[in-house]
Amino acid sequence: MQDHPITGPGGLSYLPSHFDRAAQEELVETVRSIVTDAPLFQPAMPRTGKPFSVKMSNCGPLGWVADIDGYRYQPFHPRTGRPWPPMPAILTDLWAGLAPGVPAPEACLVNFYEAGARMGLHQDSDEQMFDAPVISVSLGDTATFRIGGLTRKDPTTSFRLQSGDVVVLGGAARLAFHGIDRVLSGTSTLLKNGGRINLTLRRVTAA
Ligand code: MD3
Ligand code: FE
Repeated sequence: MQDHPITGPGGLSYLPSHFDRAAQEELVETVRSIVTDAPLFQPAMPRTGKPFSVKMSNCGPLGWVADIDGYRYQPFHPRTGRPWPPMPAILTDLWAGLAPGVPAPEACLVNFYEAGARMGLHQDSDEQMFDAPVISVSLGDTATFRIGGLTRKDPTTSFRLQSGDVVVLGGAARLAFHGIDRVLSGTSTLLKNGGRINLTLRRVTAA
């Protein structure tokens, strides 16, 4: 565990405390309105149907879903059948500031971690376009994040993601294996009932 990501694949940019407390509160309100329209759902592993410990929703024209049939992006909520709510300006502004000139994000995945939830080591490869970065925003309790290389066997580096932190995953880091080992309960007062929210902004299709 180290304070700052020194090693790891090129193209990772870590922006600690990018959002101040007031902006974090605004983001939480935004997430509340998203999940009021598009309720959190419980994704499941393809083939086995084993449920994820993380609950999810999305905003933007496309949303990432996982169920017994596979992983995919689709324009509607898997339970309500409604389109995902629009991407709020605070997130499209973040993208425009950190990824200038890159086509607009199409999907914002909302991951909600209750105490004990985790996300195993994986690659994000369901997009059709890997030249755009992924931008991640952390809210609420601190998480232990792990990132490795382009194969599952490569050595990994761990660091903590705190509320307000932003990570930009571009270049070689875009296809690096990564995951969330644990969420440290009681480390933030942002969410009244604790837990962690992660927002990931992605371009899915070629422009
Ligand atoms: C490194 N989310 O949704 S965010 C995911 O905290 C995901 O919920 C984690 O991994 C979370 O797919 C990690 C940081 C992150 C996001 C995307 C990446 C790191 C990444 C894509 C490529 C490499
Ligand atoms: Fe991921």
